[in-house]
Amino acid sequence: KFLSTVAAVSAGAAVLCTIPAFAADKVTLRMSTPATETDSRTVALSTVFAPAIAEFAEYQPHYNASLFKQGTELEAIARGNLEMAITSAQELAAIFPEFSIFTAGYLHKDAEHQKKVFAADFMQPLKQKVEDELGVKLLSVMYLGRRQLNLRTDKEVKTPADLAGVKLRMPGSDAWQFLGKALGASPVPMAFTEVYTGLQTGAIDGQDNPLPTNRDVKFYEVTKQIVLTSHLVDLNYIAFSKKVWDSLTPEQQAAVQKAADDAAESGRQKQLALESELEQFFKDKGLKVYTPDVEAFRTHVQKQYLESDFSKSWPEGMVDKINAL
Ligand code: KDO
Repeated sequence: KFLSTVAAVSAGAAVLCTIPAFAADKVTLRMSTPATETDSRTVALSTVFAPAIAEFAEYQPHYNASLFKQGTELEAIARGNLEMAITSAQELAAIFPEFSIFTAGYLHKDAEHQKKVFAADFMQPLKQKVEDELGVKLLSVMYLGRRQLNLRTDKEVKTPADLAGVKLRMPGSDAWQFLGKALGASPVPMAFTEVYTGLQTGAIDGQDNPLPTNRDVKFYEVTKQIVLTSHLVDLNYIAFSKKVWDSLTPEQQAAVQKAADDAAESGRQKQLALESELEQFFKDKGLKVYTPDVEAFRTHVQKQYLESDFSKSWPEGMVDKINAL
């Protein structure tokens, strides 16, 4: 009798302790990004991704590179110091050179093409490598948009030759710097969070980003023109800690995957809508917005990539497979 009472009491105590502990035991998903909290991608994560997994996970976003510096997020996930990030092919290329194929100017055609490339069979071994060697799962592809030149200078830009000597800020990795050079400019590495001040003080002559980003962080306040080169249909991957993934049940994993795909789709639609309506916004702000000789840029950029060391790391036949999609 005594023994069974003790057993019942301790079982009860265990239940009392485990229920609250279990409820509080949600997995914490810290996400670090240089983006703002009004960016279409981060809005999609907090309004679509987070609520869909709220039962078992607490999503904790950190914006404006306040938790980790731009470009250090993948390493942070690999070391177990971060659970999620919105990473880029350029950042992955610094670790896995073959990812530089997705950083090449004028390769991806549009948002749909990005989706097809990400879902293609030939992408699987690359995703697997990142998972096995870095402990990072690339859950879904997010659309950032078509990158355009945005300059504080007046001089009209029609061809790559017109960018000679222009100090063009590009994010701080080799793949980004190369794109700046391939466009004909003099690339300057700088973190995203420093670009506004860089433009304001004249430390740089310009930067490149999609129209929604230029509006989101008010680059129009410190620049005079936008040249619609559309030189890179830019993407980001939702990067997720493999260690955390492995700690989830199969049902939870499926929910995380679906939440990521749904968030990516929501962000993509929002970003596409913004891109199509923002030209007028910048004109109203007094900026010149015009299309240069895009063919001249395309030819110049593609030639430089094909002749570069980057292209030597690209898997055999992959450019053709991407073009065929
Ligand atoms: C940028 O630094 O210009 C860039 O657009 C690069 C992207 O890969 C992405 O990281 C983005 O910044 C940030 O998320 C801020 O929007």
